[in-house]
Amino acid sequence: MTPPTTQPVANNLDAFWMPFTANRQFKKNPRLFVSADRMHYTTAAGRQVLDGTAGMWCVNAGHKRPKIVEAIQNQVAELDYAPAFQMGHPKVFELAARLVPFMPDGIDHVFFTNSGSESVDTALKIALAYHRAKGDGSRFRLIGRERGYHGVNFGGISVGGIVANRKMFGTLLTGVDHLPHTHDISRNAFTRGQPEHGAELADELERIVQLHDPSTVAAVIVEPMAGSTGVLLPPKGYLERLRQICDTLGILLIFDEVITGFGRLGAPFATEFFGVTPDLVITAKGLTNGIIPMGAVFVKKEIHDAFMNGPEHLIEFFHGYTYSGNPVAAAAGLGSLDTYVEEGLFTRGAELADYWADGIHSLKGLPHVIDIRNLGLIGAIELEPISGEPTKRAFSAFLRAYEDGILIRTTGDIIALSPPLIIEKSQIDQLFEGLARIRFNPGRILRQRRSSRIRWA
Ligand code: PXG
Repeated sequence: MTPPTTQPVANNLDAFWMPFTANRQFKKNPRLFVSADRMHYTTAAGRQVLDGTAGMWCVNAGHKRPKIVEAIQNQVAELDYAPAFQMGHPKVFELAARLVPFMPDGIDHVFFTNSGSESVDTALKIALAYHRAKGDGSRFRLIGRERGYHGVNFGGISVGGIVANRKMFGTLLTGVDHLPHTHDISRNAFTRGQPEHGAELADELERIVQLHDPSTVAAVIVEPMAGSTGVLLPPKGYLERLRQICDTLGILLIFDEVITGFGRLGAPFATEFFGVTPDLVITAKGLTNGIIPMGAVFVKKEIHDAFMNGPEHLIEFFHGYTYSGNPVAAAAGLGSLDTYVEEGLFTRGAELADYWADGIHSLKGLPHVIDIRNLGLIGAIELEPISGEPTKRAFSAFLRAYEDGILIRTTGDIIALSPPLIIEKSQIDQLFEGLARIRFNPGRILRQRRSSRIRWA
């Protein structure tokens, strides 16, 4: 065994097992960022890369924003940590009080976590415990949706609908069923904004819960717009119909806004954008501009109040994390909120939405593009998979775009785009002109790549 060292090991990529990454392929030809500022990353080779994905849907205010940097620096020098249970510190209360006004009326309490995955499992536990607290413990079932992504913890993968994320991990939660997803290119291809067709898919909820007996169902969880599985938009009327069915049958509706929260759609949250009020709202990512891990679950007053029974000296909800409401995360949240509000970023997506839509839909007609979708400052370009080699076309485009100085995300053969909300129109042009040049032909892309000498880029 090599002796342990305290020196940084230059260029040793071996020890770190990277998340959701093709580790062996990456380590042969690594892509490393070393700094970032506003709309750009800088690679280890000193190249500038335009951030077309706000990191991973999280750096909504752009990189290295002074208010946030300062808030974190000051906080860590003043109060680095305070116990999260039976103790508090002022900033987390301030953050909670300043966040809830962005929620619809009636949603007025917030429980802090450290990630989207933890927020999901927290919300599912609140939903189950709420029914029990009301004396309705027979409501134990949870309904998710095919192609839903709710993080990677056991609750989240159980209600989630991505096969690869589930199949290695045994039985998962029991008492779970799934709605069909809403993605239908045959009827909705190249729609600008919300698709016309598919609201009736919400009626599947009625069918599923009747099968199980509605009085056994605790909650339905959906992303108002599914991000990770390729930007799947809710058809017009779909979310309204889910709300209606949940109301009729006494089922809680949970919106997972980990991606749609904090201005992504051109409104502070998707609940306002779509005009549909769920009972719980799950957030993370943009809450701290992606910088310090933090998540938050917002709940209606009656849900919170159902727990506030019994002797006052007893803990009401047996749940929480060492880092729930961590002071540095809370400071990052406050700095982010200041930046979003002062710069009008919660609604900037609405101002740019038409320009963004024109840009992305200008790629219609390029070879292998089978659908284009957009909403707020989100877009997706769906490519025709190469026969027998799914994901290759999009991933090749990702590599080529990166070499050309543009960061995109891909899932399957779908390119997803979600830039920081500070993007300028000229940068929107640069993004789509750059993508148009790629032409999505992996043969061409890979030939060019082999001739490229960029390494450690
Ligand atoms: N819910 C939703 C809707 C998400 O999109 C999570 C929960 C989990 O959050 P954490 O913080 O535990 O990762 C997510 C995360 C992508 C991509 O490129 C999306 C996510 C994460 C990483 C990549 O689509 N979403």
